[in-house]
Amino acid sequence: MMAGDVWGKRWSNSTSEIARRYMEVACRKQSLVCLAADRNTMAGLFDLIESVGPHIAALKTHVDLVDDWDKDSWSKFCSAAKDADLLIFEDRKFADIGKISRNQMAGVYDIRSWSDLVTAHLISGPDIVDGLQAGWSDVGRSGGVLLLAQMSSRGNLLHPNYTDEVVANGCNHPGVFGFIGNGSRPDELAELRSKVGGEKMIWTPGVNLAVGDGEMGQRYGDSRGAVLAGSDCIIVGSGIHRSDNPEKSAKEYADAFWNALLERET
Ligand code: S5P
Repeated sequence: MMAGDVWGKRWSNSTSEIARRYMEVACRKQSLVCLAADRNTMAGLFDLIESVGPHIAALKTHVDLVDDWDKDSWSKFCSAAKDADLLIFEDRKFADIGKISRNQMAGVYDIRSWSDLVTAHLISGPDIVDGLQAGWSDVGRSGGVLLLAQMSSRGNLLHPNYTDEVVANGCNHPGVFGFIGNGSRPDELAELRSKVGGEKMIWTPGVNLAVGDGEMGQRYGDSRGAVLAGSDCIIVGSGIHRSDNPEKSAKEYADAFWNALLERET
């Protein structure tokens, strides 16, 4: 299936090389699933990628929650992700001023050297995006920033006016790949999509085939609803990595979202 046929406007309006890469991977895998690989051992992470790799399009990491992290194992893990045709997305939620964010792309974890995407809050102002882009440039790489426009957790402080400012800023910045929206509330998501327009990506956590409340204030909504409301990628964590059969679950999520995308007027 050709990416242009499936993605419609999102494909034809996109000027981002990395967004096009994602749309192509999603077509090859017939999957809009980004796995939130929130396991805290390297062995657990390797198992996960081996069993679910074929059914997911991107891999979201929290590099700083792994108990036995070391540079060498991590680099093998990233190679395994690349072999599995996955974009690597470090969900670092950067929030500092531009120059510090640039330096935080280096350090022990050296996120700039292996991530294709990172998340950031725009609370400190738009220079954070330039800082993160400078981080990738420092090692001759490029990547995309996903700005948090909404969150899935209850009581979060990303109120509608804040969301609007994030969108207005981010839509005009070529370094911004897209936005994180709240997958648990399709009506809020549809509104976000109308503000974002047809070009930038919206990726959404807070989706689980079992809808309802998750742990510690996480909220879950229905997957088909999120894709029809304009989400381009569904971030699923525990629905897959805590399942008794992660491979089977990943395939179920992949099929559900893919069919919803084919149904969507893009
Ligand atoms: O608003 C948000 C933004 C993010 S990136 N809410 C979230 O839950 N996330 C991330 O998505 C969170 O850090 C976690 O890695 C994942 C959701 O995991 P799940 O187990 O609840 O599916």
